[in-house]
Amino acid sequence: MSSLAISLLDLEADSQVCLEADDYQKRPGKWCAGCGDFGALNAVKRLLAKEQLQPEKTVFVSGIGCSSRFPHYVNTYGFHGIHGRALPVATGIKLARPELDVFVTMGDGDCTSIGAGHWIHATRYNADMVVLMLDNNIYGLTKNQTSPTTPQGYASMTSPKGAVLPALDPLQATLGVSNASFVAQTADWVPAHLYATMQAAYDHPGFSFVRILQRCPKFTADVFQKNIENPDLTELLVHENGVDVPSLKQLFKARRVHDPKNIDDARALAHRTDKLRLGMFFRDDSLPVYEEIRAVPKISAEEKVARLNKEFERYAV
Ligand SMILES: Cc1ncc(C[n+]2csc(CCOP(=O)(O)OP(=O)(O)O)c2C)c(N)n1
Repeated sequence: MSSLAISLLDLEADSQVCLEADDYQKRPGKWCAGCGDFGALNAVKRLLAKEQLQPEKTVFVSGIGCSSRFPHYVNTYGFHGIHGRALPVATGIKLARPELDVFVTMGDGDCTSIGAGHWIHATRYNADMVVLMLDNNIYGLTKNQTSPTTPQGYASMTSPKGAVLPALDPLQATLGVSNASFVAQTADWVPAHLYATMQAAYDHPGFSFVRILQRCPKFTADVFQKNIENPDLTELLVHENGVDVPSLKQLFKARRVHDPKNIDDARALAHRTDKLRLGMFFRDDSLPVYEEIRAVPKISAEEKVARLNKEFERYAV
């Protein structure tokens, strides 16, 4: 089926229709050639097709940035919001419509700078959603300003002599939040790992925080280059309850068995800087999700009007 020929949102949920990955592409992505966002979009499309998610029951929410353009390219419902505010919007959607599959895409600026307060609280709320944080270590859309994840010493327009502070580590920060339930790291240049991580995030009942190391060919072309050229500098965290892609054994010789149930080990690993680590750092499927704790009662429109009228009656003279 061609995604150009038919708008999927016009289709009623029809179990007979088999959607393929390209059916989920609304229009071609407009990112720079070589941008890692393309790889993330491909993995997302594969996941949507694998799960046969119904476009009218799926929503992509974003803030502002290159990575936040996702809702324009994915053939589902979408909400391209304001800078740093994707998570409260997504939480509201999940509370009002818990049956929807909610995905969030954010950049590192979106998430760890202007949206940092929302990030911490959304992690603690643990509403069931997949959060893809595309970390290119820079403000991309606004053309090259230092973000909290920019490596210390890395020059940008706002720090021409190099970023003065050590970079904020989003894994360390998320793992430090009470009630965090899923924290993983993957990279756009390892597509099999990227896809497997997204699948695990989708399967997790709760707030799945996935940091995707993402190439920006324009402004941070060299930050991940060492790791791309030399796989020995990357260690895969593997476990039967984590992310394990057998086909990657050939490429990545450094593998560490890490049980993602162990929060202390997860935190210790996130603090180590000797190697880049990809994999599932932490996962706990037993934590309660916010939309169940704060379930919005389902009442009809008539009942809502009746309750409002009853309330107004109390003030009538
Ligand atoms: C309230 C507000 N402040 C600042 C901006 C300008 N702005 C738009 S996108 C952006 C940063 C984008 O960087 P990032 O979130 O890392 O995403 P990327 O473009 O790298 O994917 C900024 C500062 C804005 N749109 N709104």
